[in-house]
Amino acid sequence: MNTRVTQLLGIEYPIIQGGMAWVADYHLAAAVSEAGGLGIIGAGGAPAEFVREQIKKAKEITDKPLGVNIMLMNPEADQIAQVVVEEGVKVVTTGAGNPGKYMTMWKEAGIKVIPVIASVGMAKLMERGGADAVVAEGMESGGHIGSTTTMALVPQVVDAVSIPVIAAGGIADGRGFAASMMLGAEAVQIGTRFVVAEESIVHENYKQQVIKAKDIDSAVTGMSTGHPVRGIRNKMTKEYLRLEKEGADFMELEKLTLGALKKAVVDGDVVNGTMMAGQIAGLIKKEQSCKEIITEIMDQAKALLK
Ligand code: TUI
Repeated sequence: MNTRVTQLLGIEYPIIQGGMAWVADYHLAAAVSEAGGLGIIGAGGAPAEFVREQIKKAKEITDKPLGVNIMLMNPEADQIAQVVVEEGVKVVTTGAGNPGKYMTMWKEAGIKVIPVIASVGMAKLMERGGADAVVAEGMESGGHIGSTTTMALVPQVVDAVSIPVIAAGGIADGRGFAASMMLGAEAVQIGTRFVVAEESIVHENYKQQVIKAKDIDSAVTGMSTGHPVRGIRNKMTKEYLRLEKEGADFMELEKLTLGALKKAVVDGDVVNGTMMAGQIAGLIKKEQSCKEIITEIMDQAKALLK
């Protein structure tokens, strides 16, 4: 399937993997790229030198196109922005902020820049700043989210910009892929389904929570702090929402989530940890290889789009 996104990135299938903090390490990114999509190393809150090592390790496994996601609230975002240039990374996606100040440096290095945005205004700003494409991410997504749904956001962004749009949020199979194409997207970004990929280093306990999840099993914490985050409901999210309702201050809430993603991903603590996942988790029933996931989505989508 040929779109402006497959041409821009030199990939076989218009599927890019979400740059998930702690989850999207070099194993997952390399496996997605090897399977014909665009694998992305998620820098999350990691130090710049850790990200450099991840890039080097991924390149030992695959020579296919590969990207890095820079979470802009990372205190070392400036250094990571430099590392991707030094390591010859071809594609950068960004999240949780405005990457404007890095744009000139990245464009001069020949990097394809794809900001993840959650509003039409931000999409237009990114296009004016020289972005090669945008990921329009709906609030069905896991992790840090905006407030508009994928169904409403994608066509509005498509109408507002002329660069290619990649749909994200609530997409996990060929139906979601095909629907995204109908909305005018030229690729999809998928996160939650890759959390449970065989090549994903996520703890088995967390993977089983995604597999077990039903449609209504996610919760959004942090609405009151201005940083809403979607994850699978557990003791931590219940406690967080209770404190939020009582008007707890920011520091008190922060205490609950500090290090909580690592707890879930690495230690498998599904009680006190943060299990970021999208609303589509209910659709995901088993662990599969990245190759199987991508092949299945593309086969289903091709039949629907015929
Ligand atoms: O960034 C994401 N998803 C994420 S980042 C993340 S790590 C994290 N952990 C705890 C708390 C907060 C973050 C987990 N998931 N998705 C892309 C995304 N970007 N969604 C929404 C935005 C966004 C928000 C505001 C993009 C731009 C923006 O602009 C603000 C501004 O600077 O004007």
